[in-house]
Amino acid sequence: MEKKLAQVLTQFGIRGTIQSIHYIRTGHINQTYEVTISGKSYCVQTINTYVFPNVDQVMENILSVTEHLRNKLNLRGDESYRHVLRFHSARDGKGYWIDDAGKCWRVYDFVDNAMSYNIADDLQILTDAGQAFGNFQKLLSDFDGNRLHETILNFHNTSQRYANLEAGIKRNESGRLSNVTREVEFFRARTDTANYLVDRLARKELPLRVTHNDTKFNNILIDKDTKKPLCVIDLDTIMPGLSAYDFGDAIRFCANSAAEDEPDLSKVHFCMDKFEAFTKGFIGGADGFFTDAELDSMVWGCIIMTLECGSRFLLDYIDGDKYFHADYPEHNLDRAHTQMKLVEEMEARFDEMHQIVKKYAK
Ligand code: GN1
Ligand code: MG
Repeated sequence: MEKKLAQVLTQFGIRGTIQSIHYIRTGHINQTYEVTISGKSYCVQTINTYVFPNVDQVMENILSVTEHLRNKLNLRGDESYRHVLRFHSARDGKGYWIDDAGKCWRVYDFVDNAMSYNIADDLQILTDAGQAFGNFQKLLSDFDGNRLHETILNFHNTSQRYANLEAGIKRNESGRLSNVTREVEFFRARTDTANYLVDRLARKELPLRVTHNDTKFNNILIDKDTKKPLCVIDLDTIMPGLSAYDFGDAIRFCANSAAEDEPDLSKVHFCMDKFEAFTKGFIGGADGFFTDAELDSMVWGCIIMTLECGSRFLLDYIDGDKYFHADYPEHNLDRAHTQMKLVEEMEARFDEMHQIVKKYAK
């Protein structure tokens, strides 16, 4: 691997002696290595072209958004170093390089002395992370969404996700369908909920924003010493979207008492205290720019993003694990189960969740 990574770095004009290589295991889609070369660390990452067939468009989105963020931070006198990802160009000026085997690579500066969490236990860190994601939307509120490519069509179109699930059920490619009758029924019973945000968007009741669309807690880097958020990462899915997508996707991940793939469901709970901590930060970080209709849609976003993600895990199980990296045969099914459990618990606390959003919206 060392030889390969050195070859990739050379393509991005970075040479020297490799001192260390760490494989970063958090994402389900891309593979990431932290490589230290001649005293400086970089993230060297493959881009999964099955998931992102149009890499030019992905990189164009990322470069224009990071430039916008950097300018805004500089304008208000904040430093952008460690707060906005900095990507390197390959020799041909592109933001990626394709090797002989057809693998697509990119390189960006590693953010020093930072870490990310898969499970959030500290409520203050959750509030701070919420603030960082809310502020991310605010910083992008004057970015023209028409400049962005839709890198994955219908990414958070939950109605379309449901249609994909039905198509996968018909194909039953893995032959696993008979194992998941109860799960399929669970999702079908919630079809009206799945359509709710898509319908409101179609009726223009909710504004399109520039959203991150993958606001997992581990997509925020936190300073190891101060424990304060530094930088929002994983910018591949930045596209026009609803603010409730970012809020909901964050909540489905960070208000879980356990990991997204915890096989023991007795450990999986929706945590109201974590929900409240993140909500406080997110709404505060957006600093009054959400409309009343958006605020009203936030709790729907939580249930719908959890439902959607669960349906995608279930579909991938039925498809035979083509999309999400799976470490063992039931991995995607375990992931689907955690999302189902969270949906049920959120449904039971819907009104209470609404009250909490209202409290911080004042
Ligand atoms: C994928 O690769 P990662 O972990 O950042 C997925 C998200 C899902 C998430 C579930 C491009 O994100 O949409 O919510 O897994 N990203 C893509 O953990 O499909
Ligand atoms: Mg991602």
